[in-house]
Amino acid sequence: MIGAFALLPVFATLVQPLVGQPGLNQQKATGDGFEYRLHDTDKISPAEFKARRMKFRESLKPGAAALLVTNPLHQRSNDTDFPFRPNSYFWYLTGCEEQDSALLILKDPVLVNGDLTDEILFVKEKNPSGETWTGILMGVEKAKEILKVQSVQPLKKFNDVLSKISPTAFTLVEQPDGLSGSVKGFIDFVNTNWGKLPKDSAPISALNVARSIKSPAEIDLTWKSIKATVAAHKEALKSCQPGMREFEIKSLVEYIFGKNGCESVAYGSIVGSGVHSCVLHYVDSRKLIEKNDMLCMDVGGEYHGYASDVTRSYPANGKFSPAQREIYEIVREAQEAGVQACKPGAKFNVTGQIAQQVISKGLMKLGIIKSASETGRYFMHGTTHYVGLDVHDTGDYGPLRENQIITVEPGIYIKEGSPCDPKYWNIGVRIEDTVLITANGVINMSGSMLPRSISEIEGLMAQKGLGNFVSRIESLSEQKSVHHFSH
Ligand SMILES: [Mn+2]
Repeated sequence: MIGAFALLPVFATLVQPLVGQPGLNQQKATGDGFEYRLHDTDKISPAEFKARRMKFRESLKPGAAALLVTNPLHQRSNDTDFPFRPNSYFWYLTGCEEQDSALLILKDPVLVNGDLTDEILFVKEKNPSGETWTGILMGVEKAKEILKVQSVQPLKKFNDVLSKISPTAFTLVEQPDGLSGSVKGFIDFVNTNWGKLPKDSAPISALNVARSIKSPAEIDLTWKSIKATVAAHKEALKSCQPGMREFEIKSLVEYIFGKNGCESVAYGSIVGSGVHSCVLHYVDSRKLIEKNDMLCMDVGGEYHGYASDVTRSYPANGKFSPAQREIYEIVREAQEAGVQACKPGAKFNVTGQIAQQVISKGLMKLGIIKSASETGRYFMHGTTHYVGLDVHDTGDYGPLRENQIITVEPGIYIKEGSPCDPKYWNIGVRIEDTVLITANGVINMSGSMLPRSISEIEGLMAQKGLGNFVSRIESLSEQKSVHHFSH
């Protein structure tokens, strides 16, 4: 971070007139009423975070230490920043959602300010005048009360505390790029002081596996995320019609996420029409949706940190053309076969192998390919990843285990100019659900609520949705779309 606090005097001067309250920045912030408050009652409990830390500590070698840092704030432009989102490893062990924080976990307890402790959380101190601009902080006392980490210390004590510890080995869990501000200071300090110690990555591997096995509370939050995502998909299916822009569908979806309590999208929403249905991670969303377009919509909300990842593909005009239908049915069959193959003990890539077979056979039957070896031209991605605090969550990619949450997402993408009948060009179809591995098999979390069959999708699209009741401002409606591709 360039330093929100360093910039504050300038920022205050620049922004003050816009705020429209003369003298606001001259007011003395007393901190009265600036007590940190929780507004949600369904977050993971401090006891669960504590149990996670205890389990993580077991993976440390005798005398070892592990430092986990969260993300810094990333500058967007001038004095605006990207929305802050905690580092998932750090969040998983602390529940702490404040930037510039760090967690030190020790195998063996040490004395800190007279208290014996094996876990120390470093957080920002209360600073009412700063908080007036950037939000109310927990501060040391409240952080201890809310998060129940044994020892909570102010950031400024970091070097002091760490100077007194001499671990035998060292694990650093950090965000790989873009480090700045306090977080960079922490890492520089430990690299300078502990850099010659043996580095141990085994605790990170253990943490990766732990994160992949979801607790009941984590499954609960994932259900909330999925319900919001399913609601968004349904609203988009009902609202979509030719003449809209991709961004209308995208913003509608993101509104429904927020309406249902999601703090964020779990990843950049993908709403690709026509040629863009064949772009796997399409994000521009400016194109006009045209009547013969296929849409591939891969969107998921994030609720209290937990992602969902769901894709539906549908015709812009609400009725599948024969060619769209042919491609869709192959993907549909591949996806359902993949979901059914999920159970504890199955290979991680079982869904991929099955999808590959179904799609090869289907494309050959339509004459789009001549041999299975050509399948990769139209189906070029994996079908499964873990889902959790990250949409592509951590895990060991070993056999599937009970309480893992994964996706099943085969697809077929036929770009314009492909060596096949042009009636298939610009058809991109992906069907993706987020599923839970259970003791006996699988629960298709999103698929249990969001239709996949052609008749059900056409049925939903025949209805009106929220997006049909909010009109765009005139000037925008008149914009002409640039037709890069037509047929
Ligand atoms: Mn996915």
